[in-house]
Amino acid sequence: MEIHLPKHFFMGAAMSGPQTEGAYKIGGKLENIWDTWSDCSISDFYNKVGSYVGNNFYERYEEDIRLMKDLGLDSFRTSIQWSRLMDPDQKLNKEGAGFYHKVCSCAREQGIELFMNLYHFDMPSYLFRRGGWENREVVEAYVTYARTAFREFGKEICYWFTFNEPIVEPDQRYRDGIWYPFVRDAKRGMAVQYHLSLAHSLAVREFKRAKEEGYLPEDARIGLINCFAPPYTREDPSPKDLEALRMEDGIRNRWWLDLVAEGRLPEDIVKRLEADGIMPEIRPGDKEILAEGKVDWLGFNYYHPSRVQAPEKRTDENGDPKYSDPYVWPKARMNIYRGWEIYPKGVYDFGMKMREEYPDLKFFISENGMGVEHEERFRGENGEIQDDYRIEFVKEHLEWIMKAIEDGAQCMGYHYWALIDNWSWNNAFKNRYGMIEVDLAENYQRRFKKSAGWIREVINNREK
Ligand code: BGP
Repeated sequence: MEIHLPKHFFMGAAMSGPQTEGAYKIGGKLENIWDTWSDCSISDFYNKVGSYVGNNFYERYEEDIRLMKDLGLDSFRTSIQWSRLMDPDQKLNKEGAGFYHKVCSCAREQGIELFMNLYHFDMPSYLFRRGGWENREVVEAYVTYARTAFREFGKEICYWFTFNEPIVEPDQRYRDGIWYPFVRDAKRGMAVQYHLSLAHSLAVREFKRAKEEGYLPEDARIGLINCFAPPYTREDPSPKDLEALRMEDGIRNRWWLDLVAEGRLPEDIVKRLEADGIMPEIRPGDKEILAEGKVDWLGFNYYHPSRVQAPEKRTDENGDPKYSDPYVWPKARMNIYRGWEIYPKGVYDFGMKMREEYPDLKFFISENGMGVEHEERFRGENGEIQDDYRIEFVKEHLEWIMKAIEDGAQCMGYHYWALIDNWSWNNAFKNRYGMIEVDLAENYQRRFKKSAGWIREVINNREK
């Protein structure tokens, strides 16, 4: 089936500062939490490739933005690295700012709209040592950083995002102990989640102020990006399965959706967390802060659904409450390299949920992509990687997005993750996501894969 993108549907690329820039000690960049983890335990990273490298975007941003233009993309999301923009006294680092100014003017020259995110899991280490997101002082430091960024780049960047996937920070670092500092503690996880919600809301307040004070144009927009994986349970659920689904959805999705659409946290979830003794204190004035958290639009990163069932035990090995167990759907189709289920209909279901429950909030697909290991296996005679699996993946997702739009979802566009192979956290360069290959043996040289030509066609066929 041919894909016909609607006329005003935007198509772009998503990436992030810490996964692409490299130059980790250049231009006054401070150490961030990934550098600290790499320094203290490099064997945790695939092939011992730590955070230092990125994909050399710092040197190659002009080439990369030209490649985007060449494919017909109209927009590009990346992130400012907090550790590059700010110095240890929380003042602007002019050299760091200079790099992002160059990126902005290059994007402008190429006619690519820049979407700028402020935080992509990259806490400066000196703030992490002060307690990171567990400490409310760090929330203040983030607000100072956001204010500085809005003022510095307000004339150059129109589309802003406070956070990428704020749920990942508490989940991966503080609840599941997968990422440094490897904590498994529900109460600390909720403190992080709550402080991120305050940080988001205070940054939105700063954004509005910067607009009033003329630093940002009237049509500037602020948003939040999260991985609102639509949760599912068994096909014949018990009441306990449905309760597990409600809690999973409540903590991971509704928490952020209510915040950005209504300026509050879901009351039923807060009550339950309070009853279980893991909800942080809501101080006087906090509700007013959260009320500022409403955004202009939303980014939805979609890779896989989440499937849950009633937990076998009500508490985990630490005695912390357990609200669900994973459910393995027997019909699941897997991306075996990443261990993620491929379920393109999830974008449609999310679109319908938004239509029903948050009809005034527009959204776009801010990340979607497929990471595959050992892609050199698929290199054809002409030297190009024949990534038909990626074409099929994107095509299926775009088809469901088109159907969601037909059925009334306000989905405005699509950003592919990551257009150019990049550093995937502790998986480093194991799974490649790009439609453009990065050759690590040839000084980060870029080469189109088959999917790049395909996406160019899709964009060319957009309704005129
Ligand atoms: C999202 C993140 C990205 C990116 C992507 C793919 O959750 O926002 O930063 O990394 O997932 O995941 P991974 O790189 O872990 O394979």
